[in-house]
Amino acid sequence: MADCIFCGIASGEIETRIIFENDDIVAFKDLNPQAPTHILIIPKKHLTSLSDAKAQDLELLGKLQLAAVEIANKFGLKDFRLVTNNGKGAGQSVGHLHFHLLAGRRMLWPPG
Ligand code: DGP
Repeated sequence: MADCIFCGIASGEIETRIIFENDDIVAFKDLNPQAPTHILIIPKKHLTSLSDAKAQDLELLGKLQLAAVEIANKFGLKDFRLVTNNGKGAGQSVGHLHFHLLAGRRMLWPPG
């Protein structure tokens, strides 16, 4: 999608160090890390947010979570948090579905 930063990263138009990639997904470090490990996991397909997902995206949503596990294993992370901010009121600032994989510090609950 034009003017989408994460579509640009997924297509390679915007140069970013990719730390995980397969046919459907890419992952890269967050520009503004909130934990010692802060990785963004995104579908290559443009979905504005989780609310944009349909039944046809069921497999993709599963793959995103399995990618998180694969990345966590790759980095030796036993404890991690996987979260998506859905909508501006929930803190979403980039309109392309992404999961934050956070680790390396004690996580608080509830999150702020
Ligand atoms: P959210 O607020 O949930 O929409 O998270 C968006 C995150 O994306 C935020 O933590 C900062 C990060 N981010 C925004 N633009 C870029 C970028 O161009 N490169 C990278 N690596 N991260 C970005």
